[in-house]
Amino acid sequence: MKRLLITGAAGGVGKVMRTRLAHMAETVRLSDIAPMDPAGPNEEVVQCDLADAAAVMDLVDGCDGIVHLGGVSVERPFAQILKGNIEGVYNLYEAARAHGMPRIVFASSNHVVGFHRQDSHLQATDPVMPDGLYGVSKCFGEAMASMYHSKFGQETAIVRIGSCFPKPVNHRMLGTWMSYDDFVSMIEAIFRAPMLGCPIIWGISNNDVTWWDNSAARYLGWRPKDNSETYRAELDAAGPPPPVDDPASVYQGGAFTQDPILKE
Ligand code: NAI
Ligand code: 15L
Repeated sequence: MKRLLITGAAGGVGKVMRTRLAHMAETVRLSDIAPMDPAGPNEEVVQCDLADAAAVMDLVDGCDGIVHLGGVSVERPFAQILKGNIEGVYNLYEAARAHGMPRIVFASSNHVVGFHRQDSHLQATDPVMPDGLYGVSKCFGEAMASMYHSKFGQETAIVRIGSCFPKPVNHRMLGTWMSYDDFVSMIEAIFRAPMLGCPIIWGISNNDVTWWDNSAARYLGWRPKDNSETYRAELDAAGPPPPVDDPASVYQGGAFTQDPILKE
C-alpha cells in the first residue's frame, strides 16, 4: 500500500500496531483524538475527533487501507459512545465511500455476543447478544460495514476481538485472548487477500479453550499460532478461577454483563 491509516493510534493496541504494521505501506497515517508521539520516518500524525465529519473526510483522503481501532473501547455513558462509535463509524464509512473505498479492518468486539454463555459454541452467523451500550455500538459498526458492502461493494474485515493484550490476565481470557503477533498476521492476511468481501472474523489466538468457530474465515489463509494455555499455570498461581456461577465464568462477555447503564 502507499498509505495505511491507523485510527486509535494512541490506544493500547494502536501503539503496538504503529510499529508492527509499519512494513505494510510506504506511509502510515496515525490518528487519534488523544495526542500521539511525533511522526517518525514514513509516518504522518493527524489528531482528530472521529465525530468531526469534515476532519474524517480529510483523514481518509489518499489512504488505500484503514485499520480502524479508534473509538470508545469499554462501557461508557451513551453520549461518549455516540460520538466515537456511532457518528465516528458513519463518518469513516462516508469518507471511505468518497475516497475510493479503501479496504477496512473494523475493530469490533466480543461484547457483541457478551450475553452468550461460555458453554455455547458460536458461528459468526449466530445472533448477537450485546452486553452493554458499548457492545450495541459495535453491533452498529458491524451493520454499517455490512450495509456499505451490500450497497456499494466496500470491503471490510469485521474482527470481533476477544482480548488483545500482551497476555491473558484472568481465567476468562484463556478463551478470549489474541496475541499481538496473531493480530498482526491476521491484518497482513486481510490486506493480502485477492478478494475479501465482508467477513466476520473472531479475533482469537489458537487457544485450547474456544467458544468461537473461525472456520468460515479460513479462506483468508490466516492461521493464529499463539495459545493462551501457555499462561494457565501463571494465572492459577495468581489465584483460583472465579466460581462457576460468577458472571466471569458464565458469560462470554464476563464482567461487562454486569455493567450498569452509565450516566454522565
Ligand atoms: P483503547 O481505548 O486503548 O484505544 C482506543 C483509542 O481510540 C484511544 O486512544 C482513544 O483516544 C481513541 N478514541 C476514542 N474516542 C475517539 C474519538 N471520538 N475520535 C478519535 N479517537 C477516539 O482501546 P484498545 O484496547 O487499543 O482497542 C482498540 C480497538 O479495538 C477499540 O475499537 C476497541 O473497542 C477494540 N477492541 C479491543 C479489545 C482489546 O482487547 N484490546 C477487545 C475488543 C475490541
Ligand atoms: C473489549 O472489547 C475491550 O475493548 C477490552 O478492553 C477488553 O475488555 C476486551 O473487550 C475483553 O473482553 O477482554
